[in-house]
Amino acid sequence: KSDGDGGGSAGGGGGDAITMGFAQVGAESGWRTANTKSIQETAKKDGIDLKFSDAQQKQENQIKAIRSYIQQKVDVIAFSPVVETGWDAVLQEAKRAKIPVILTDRSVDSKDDTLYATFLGSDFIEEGKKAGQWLVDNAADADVDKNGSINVVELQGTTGAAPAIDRKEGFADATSGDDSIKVVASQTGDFTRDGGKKVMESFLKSQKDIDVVYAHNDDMGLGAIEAIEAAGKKPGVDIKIITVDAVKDGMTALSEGKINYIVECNPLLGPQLMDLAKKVVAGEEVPKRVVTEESAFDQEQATAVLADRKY
Ligand code: GZL
Ligand code: ZN
Repeated sequence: KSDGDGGGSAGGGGGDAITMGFAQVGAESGWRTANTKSIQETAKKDGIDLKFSDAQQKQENQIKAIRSYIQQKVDVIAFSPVVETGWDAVLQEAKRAKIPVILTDRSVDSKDDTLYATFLGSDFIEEGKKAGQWLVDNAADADVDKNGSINVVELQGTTGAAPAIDRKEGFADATSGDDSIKVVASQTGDFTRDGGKKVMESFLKSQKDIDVVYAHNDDMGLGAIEAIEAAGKKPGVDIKIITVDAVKDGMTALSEGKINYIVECNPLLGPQLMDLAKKVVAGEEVPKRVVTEESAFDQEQATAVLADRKY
């Protein structure tokens, strides 16, 4: 039925602000903190009414938050799926409620890609490949005890999370051509500093020859540094360390030579997310996949940029 005055703008345009429901993974790492800050600050700047929840890295909490956003009839839902699987039901509910969903940071394994409008985030396989390629290019240095084999221990991210699955795959792809490189142990540290420290302590006990640590994020790498120093070894010298993220604490350790290489994973997704949300709510076409720009740093490069890193 028409609203009688004949004027006014069609659909949800015009003055009223867009309401976004965001279901965040948790607060497990420096990366996550920077990601949350970027989302909250950009929403405020762009006049988007943001409802925000922290799931403490539990999928059921994220699903509950998404359901509450559907009840509240928000204009758009955005979230970073803590793991890849188990989202189809709640995404179907959002679709039935005609609320568009934007995936940010991590993705889902749903076969039906009509369940989300777009996925904005890094290419984690590419990140793993960059890490592996650095090791191949620096194999001579990385064979610390010069016995011809480069023994790698891997600190995996959260089990079942896209970045953990893909960073492992990318690293394996890039190093598969050099059979002196062997991953002798691999275990999840759940993307946390404490998790990385505990797993590294156990690796130092169970492995007699560790040349390299490949940690799926800086926080676990920083935990590994604590364990390596406690064992009386020099991180970055006696055991080489490669991590992913490039948050401030990681870049500081890299500039000090305690980490040898960091592959950047850009957390500042706020601006692109809010831009995509406005387009999606306005019914405009958006690309199904938006890949974030990011690079990688060795010690010299980290030292050069450390002062002006935003996070
Ligand atoms: C990657 C992101 C990962 C970071 C970790 O985009 O999902 O989760 O690499 C964070 O630091 O915990
Ligand atoms: Zn060795």
